[in-house]
Amino acid sequence: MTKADDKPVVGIIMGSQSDWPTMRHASEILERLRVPHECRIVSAHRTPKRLVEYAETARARGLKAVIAGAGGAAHLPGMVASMTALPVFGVPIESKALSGMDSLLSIVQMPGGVPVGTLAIGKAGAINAALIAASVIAHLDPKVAAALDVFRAEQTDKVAEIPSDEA
Ligand code: RP5
Repeated sequence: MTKADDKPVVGIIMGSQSDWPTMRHASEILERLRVPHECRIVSAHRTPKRLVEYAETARARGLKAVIAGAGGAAHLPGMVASMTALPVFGVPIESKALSGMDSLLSIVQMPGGVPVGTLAIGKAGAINAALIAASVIAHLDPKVAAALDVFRAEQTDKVAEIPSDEA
């Protein structure tokens, strides 16, 4: 995604096309930090063979972390974590029926021994999953570490000290 010939080091996967409006925020953060990544639809329920293939080959393909977004009966992050020891970050999608509480509880309550780092429901979770994945990559790539520092500094600079009537 970042540059066509860059090998992805982070995989962003999601259970459905309908998850993309949320998960695109993770991609945009990684783009900004120049972290090579890929985005794929992988459904635990509708494409289980694609899920197994993705999880089992992730490390050998050079991925260092996986961000998995899913909603409702959100089994995707946990199932990926069951098949790879890479760090897996789960993003609960805000579902229509239960506002994402179903997604959150499906993702967060993993049994001891098979971890999924679970983020907030929705856009904030997608953004923070990307920032955590970038922190993992920063250990391997000083340019990403520097980009993270710039991101934090710019974020801080944008916060006005005095509230405005215009905002
Ligand atoms: C999950 O079911 C997906 O992650 C999505 O959040 C949810 C609904 O999927 P669609 O019916 O919109 O494809 O598997």
